This record gives sequence, structure tokens and C-alpha cells, in this order.
Amino acid sequence: MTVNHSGVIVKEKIYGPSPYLMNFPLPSCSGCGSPMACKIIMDVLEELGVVERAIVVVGIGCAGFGFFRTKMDMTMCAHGAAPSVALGIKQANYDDAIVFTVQGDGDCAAIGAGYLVNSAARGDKITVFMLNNTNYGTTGGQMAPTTLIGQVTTTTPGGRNAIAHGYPLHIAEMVATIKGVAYSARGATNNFANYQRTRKYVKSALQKQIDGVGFSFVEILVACPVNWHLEPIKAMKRLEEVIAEYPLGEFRDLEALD
Ligand SMILES: Cc1ncc(C[n+]2csc(CCOP(=O)(O)OP(=O)(O)O)c2C)c(N)n1
Ligand code: SF4
Repeated sequence: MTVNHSGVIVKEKIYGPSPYLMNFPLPSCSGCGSPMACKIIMDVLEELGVVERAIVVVGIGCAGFGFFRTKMDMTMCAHGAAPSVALGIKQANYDDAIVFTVQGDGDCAAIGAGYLVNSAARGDKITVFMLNNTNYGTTGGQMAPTTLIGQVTTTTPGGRNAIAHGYPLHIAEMVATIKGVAYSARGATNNFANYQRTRKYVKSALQKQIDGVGFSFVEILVACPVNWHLEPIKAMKRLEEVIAEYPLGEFRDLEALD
């Protein structure tokens, strides 16, 4: 509390709803991790003071639902094409806009893999956030490239089998090998420590774009209780298994491209 110039005690806001959030319910299921990841991204944009020049490109799926109630410029685009649409917006805005995508793992790592890899190779000065819930959430829980070995999905009712269905794809590590990439990391939302760590990764990725270094990427592991057939708390716990396959950390962090 502080006293203003008229001697009146005023309360300082130390926590509360963001002025950039509209108050209406999200379409996400209870316990869905995707809005948590969106909240991290929004908080970091506010902290960096760039919300008003930020433009989000959401892919097709549940991943971007958290942005439906933000007061910022947003577009949705064809499944997988978000990095290319983001690049077009970035170029049209002469680098002034902070442009980022929010995509599911199916959108980004399956149908959108070509867009992702070539955007990274060009060193597009955009940021891609891939929310990995190890399945195609929106369409009822089919296998994605990121599905764990043994995981039951609607298209792998006996569990994913490496011989029949291939191995899980480690996107953050793969992106980190591409020369146009300034930053690549993987975070998670399963506990407070990892939430804060992810926040740091999101901030570093957006800072690379602000500094004009190159392409930046953060994979965020999130829960999908409905398609995992788990209650929300158990789904959060299951993220530990997902982390065992997909270790958290920074895989590339450059001040300038080679
Ligand atoms: C070209 C095309 N193919 C298929 C679909 C159907 N489709 C909509 S959402 C989706 C899956 C999304 O899964 P993911 O990207 O993992 O995101 P999540 O919903 O899990 O966040 C699919 C296959 C579509 N909309 N467009
Ligand atoms: S289906 Fe899964 S990813 Fe989609 S809103 Fe529900 S819990 Fe979230």
C-alpha cells in the first residue's frame, strides 16, 4: 500500500487479471495444459512490453485456444502453414511486429514439418511455440509424431509400436541442428519450477526475435487429460513420463548466426 499526494492510502496491484485478457470462457477442456502455455507467452509479452506490437498466428487445433480471448492481433491459418503465414506478416510489417506461432505437435511436427524446417533454415525472424501433448487433441486423440512408445491412441489401440509406427520425433533437438536457428528449447507445465523455467525459455526466444538474431523455437509439454483418459491431476503427473522421453532444456542459444 502507498499514500498518494492527497494523503489517501491506495492499494498497488501486485497480482490480477491482465488488461489484455477478455473475460469469457475458453473452449478448452478442464485441466487442458494448452491455456497454461498461452498464459506463459502472454505474461512474457507483457513483461517485455511488446503486446501491442505482437501478432499471433495460431495453427488448427486446441493449442491456440488460449489466445481466443486476448486483446491482440491474431490470425488462424491452414493446418501446418503457420510459420509461412508468420513470415508474410513479419515482412509486411517491416520487422516492427513481434510475430509468433502457437501450434500443436500434430500441426507443427506432422503436416507442418516442411514449413517448420524451411522457416528454420531460412532463419526467419519469427518465433514458433509448439505445444506438445503427444497426440492430435482436437480430432479425438490420434497418434502424432510425438506419441510415446506404448501410448494408446485412437489410431494405436494396442499402443504405439516403433516397428509398425516409427519412433517419437524430438523436435526441439532437431530444430537446434538447423543453421538459421538462434534459439531452441523445451519446457513443461507440470509444476511451478518447470512453469517458471518455461517462462524463461519463452522470454529468451522472443528476445532473439526482438534482437533480430534468427528463428527461435520453444516446445512446451502440456497435458491433454481428455484424450489421455486421465483426471487433470493424474494427467499432470503423467507429464513426468513425457519428460522422460523429451528432456527439458535449451538446445541452441546463439548471440548471432554463424
Ligand atoms: C489439411 C487438414 N487436415 C486435417 C485437418 C483436421 N484437423 C484439425 S485439428 C487436427 C489435429 C490437431 O492436433 P495438434 O496439432 O496436435 O493440436 P492439438 O489439438 O492437440 O492442440 C486435425 C488433424 C484439418 N483441419 N486440415
Ligand atoms: S482435447 Fe486435449 S488438447 Fe484439446 S482442449 Fe481438450 S484437453 Fe486440451
